[in-house]
Amino acid sequence: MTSAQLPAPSGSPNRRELLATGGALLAAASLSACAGPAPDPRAGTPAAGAQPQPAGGLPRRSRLVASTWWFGRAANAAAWVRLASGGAPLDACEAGVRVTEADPAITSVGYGGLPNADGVVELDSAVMRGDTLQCGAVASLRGILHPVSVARLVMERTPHVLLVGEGAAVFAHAQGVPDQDLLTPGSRRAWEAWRAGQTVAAPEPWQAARVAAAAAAGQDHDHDTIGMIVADAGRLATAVTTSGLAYKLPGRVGDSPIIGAGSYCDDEAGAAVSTGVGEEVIRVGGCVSIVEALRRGHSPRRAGLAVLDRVRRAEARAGRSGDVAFLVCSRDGEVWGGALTADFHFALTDEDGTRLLLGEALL
Ligand code: SD4
Repeated sequence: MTSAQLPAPSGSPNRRELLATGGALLAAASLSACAGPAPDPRAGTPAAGAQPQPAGGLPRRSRLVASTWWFGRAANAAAWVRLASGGAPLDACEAGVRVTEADPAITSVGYGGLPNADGVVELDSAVMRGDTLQCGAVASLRGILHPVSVARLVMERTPHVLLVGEGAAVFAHAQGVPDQDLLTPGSRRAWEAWRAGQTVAAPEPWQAARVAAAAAAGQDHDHDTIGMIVADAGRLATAVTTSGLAYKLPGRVGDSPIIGAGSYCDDEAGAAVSTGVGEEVIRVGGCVSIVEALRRGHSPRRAGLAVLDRVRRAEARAGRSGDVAFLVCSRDGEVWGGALTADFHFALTDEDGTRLLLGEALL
């Protein structure tokens, strides 16, 4: 996933040039992959060993937890425990993504998330219940460890859906949520390097290989949202939480807290969550478009690929590029994940355990 489409610091290449070059290099990489086995881009990363989804689709499950990226495994485990102890789907979602929010090694969510251009971490999050369509969200929230829980408080304790910035922080404090510094030594170093004109820097040692590969492709290192879907006997819930695009303009809001863009959930149809360049997801009304296609009877795969194709065509019309991925679940528990490029993976947990699966690429 690419980073914020911002003016690069002086002396650095222009973002559009970087993204355009990246697109060309990615296309070349996928062509060369046809000529022989390509090295696994995930080798040496926490996503190593991710398995392809079966071509025939994943079997339906009555109870499942699905979430984006390799860090979804730990989140799913916490969600599963909550579900198994009688929690509702939204309880499980919240418990799950709080694990990711609290992990300082994950540089795209919560504590340790890469900051905005001013060096301040600003968090976006949303939750939604599929039974009542109740939903809540926060955007540009500063100094709060668990934005997902504040999003839930917005849903449960206000007549509103979305609180932003200072107002969201005041609301959180009024609910007894404490302040916390969200910068880690690693994320501060990465921001300082970016500000000094080095557009790529690995906040954690294990990210070095990915950072180098992304730099070679003309992109910033990956930067990813956790989006989770929980299904239990026909009841659905979603949660998404992210620090958004790295080094974004202060106040920039991505797709994650926009209900219908970064997530959507309806027990009568299904659920979808997204990760990637939020501006592209917002433009096509990503997740609600997918769920409406599910409502019309389309499979998760067909619904997801159709919206990915819409993103790709919209980008082509405007000469943009930027990766987008969706994780989709039908109301009867069929899961599919896919992205514009070949790097997306997701964690799926059911009574047989947790697997990390590769998303289908719309190449
Ligand atoms: C955003 N969709 O803020 C999020 C960030 C992300 O991979 O998922 N990046 O636009």
